[in-house]
Amino acid sequence: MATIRIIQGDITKQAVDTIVNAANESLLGGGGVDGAIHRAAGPELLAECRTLHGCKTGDAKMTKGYRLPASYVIHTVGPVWRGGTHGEPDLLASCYRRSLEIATENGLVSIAFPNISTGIFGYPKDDAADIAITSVRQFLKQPTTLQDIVFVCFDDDNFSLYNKRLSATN
Ligand code: AR6
Repeated sequence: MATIRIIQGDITKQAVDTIVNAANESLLGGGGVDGAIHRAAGPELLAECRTLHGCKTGDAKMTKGYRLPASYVIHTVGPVWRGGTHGEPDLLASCYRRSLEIATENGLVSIAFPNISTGIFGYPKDDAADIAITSVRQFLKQPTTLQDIVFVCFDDDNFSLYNKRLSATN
C-alpha cells in the first residue's frame, strides 16, 4: 500500500527515485522550481533536455538526475491559468497522472512532486491542491511499483492547504 506524505522544503534536496519538475513546453529551463532543479542538477541536465525536443502541456518526459540526490527527473508541463475555462483542470490532472505512469513504467518506488502550476503559471492553489491529491489517489487504485509519494510544498500557503486536505481525509 503506497503512502502519501507532505513535507515543506526544497525538492532539489529530496533523496527519492525521481523528483518531478514543473517545466515549460521547451524543457530548456526557466525560473521557479525549474530553475532550482537545473542549478542543482548541473549543465548535463540541460544537455539531455535538449535531446527531448520539448513536451506538450499535460504530458511528461524523464531524464537522469545528474548531481541531484534523486536518480531521475520527470519533467511535466502544467497549464498556464487562463481563468479555468481552457481545460486547465484536466491538463493539471494529466501532469500528475503521466508522471506517475512514467515512474511506474520504469519500476520506481518513490516520487516527489512540487505544487505544479501554482507559481509563475498562476493556478489557484486550493483548486490545484484538490486536483493533485485526487489525481494521485485515483492513480493508486491501479497496480504500481510506487510506494512513497511526497508532495513537497515550498510556500506556507501550499503547505497549509495540503495539510488540511490530507488530515481531513486520511
Ligand atoms: N522546491 C519545491 N518547490 C518549489 C521550489 C523548490 N526549490 N521553488 C519553487 N517552488 P513554479 P509553475 C514551488 O513557478 O507555476 C518556470 O519558469 C513554488 O512555490 O516553479 O508550474 C518554468 O520553466 C510553487 O508552489 O512553476 C515554467 O516556465 C511551485 O513550486 C513556469 O515556471 C510551482 O511554481 C512553470 O510555472
